Amino acid sequence: MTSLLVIIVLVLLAVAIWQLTKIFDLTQVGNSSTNDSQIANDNDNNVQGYLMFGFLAFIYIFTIYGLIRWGDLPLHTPASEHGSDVDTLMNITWVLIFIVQAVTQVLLHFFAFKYRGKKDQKATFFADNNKLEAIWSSIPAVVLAGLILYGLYAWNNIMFVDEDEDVIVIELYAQQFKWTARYAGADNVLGKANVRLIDGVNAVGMDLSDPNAQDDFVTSELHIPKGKKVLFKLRSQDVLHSAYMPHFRAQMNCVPGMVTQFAFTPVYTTAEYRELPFMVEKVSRINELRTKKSADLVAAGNTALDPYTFDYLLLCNKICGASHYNMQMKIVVDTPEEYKAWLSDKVALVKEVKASNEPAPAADGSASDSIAVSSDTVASKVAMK
Ligand SMILES: [Cu+2]
Repeated sequence: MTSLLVIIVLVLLAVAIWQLTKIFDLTQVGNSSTNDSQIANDNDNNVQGYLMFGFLAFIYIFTIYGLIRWGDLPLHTPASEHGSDVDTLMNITWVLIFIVQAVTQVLLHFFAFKYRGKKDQKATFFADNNKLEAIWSSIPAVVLAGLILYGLYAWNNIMFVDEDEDVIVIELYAQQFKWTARYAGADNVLGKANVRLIDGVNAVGMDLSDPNAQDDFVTSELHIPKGKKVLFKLRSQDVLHSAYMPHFRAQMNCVPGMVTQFAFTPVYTTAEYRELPFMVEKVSRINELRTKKSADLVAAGNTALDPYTFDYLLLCNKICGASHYNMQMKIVVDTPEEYKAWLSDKVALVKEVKASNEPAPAADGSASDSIAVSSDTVASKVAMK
């Protein structure tokens, strides 16, 4: 409501200023000392010409200011094997954009100034110049073709997964608004799944009768071992989501009705990444801000903020609904030993479903009706598949 009032006030203020300018213009009519001609004179053209330079200066000053002020915000050291390839491609693109922008903006504004309107001066007219056209078409074409070819080469390298290679297969299941990870278990083959089979504990719609599904298990925290290639199979239950793991330079859409994939090899464990000098500095800066904020909070009678510790994250990078901003899952990169230990106590989803369908021991020893019905539904759905 307050913002609506502010908008109304601003609109009324703009209307008032507009009306005042009109009144001012009307008071000037017939005044011989002012030039009320609608045609630009040399003075007007000079002012416009210098304003062009002013705007050019603004572009450069703001660009340099932005680089100094926010230059440390982009992602730092990549945490995956292919990450440096993505960064190199990105940096080359930035440098090219920067050079092109610096040169073309200077030319654009300089010529706008040089050929500003002058009394009694007429512009030269010529219909076309083939040489010029050839130059300004072929240079961008060659540069862009080079960039695209290099990009395709890098992309194909990143996306290529050797089927015979020893990779860990993990499914990332997206839904509004959370992620679930399904591990393929000892056989490293994911059991079939279908959205129609979603039922209670079986929230990822796994086909419980599939032999490959018997050892699959699901978690709400993603653990992967350092130095081993992980192949992510991505599915979505409802709308388009996008699995985004910024520190690993990995992103792929999750599309309802199909399975997409992305693979990478993590090169730093979470503990190692936390110890990298840039990260130590970043975390201490965040915690400085948090300490300041906490002091204000405590003074106002609220609880202080917890200190921040770095964790890798899986985020959703498609605006998929109201709580999209909070659709995330923690990723932990373990040493191979830690990963093995973490795997050891995981319970297969099939067992979890069975346990949830087991009749709760009632006081008289008989199973309750509602649980029996739900158990039938699972059985019939599995049979249907
Ligand atoms: Cu999403």
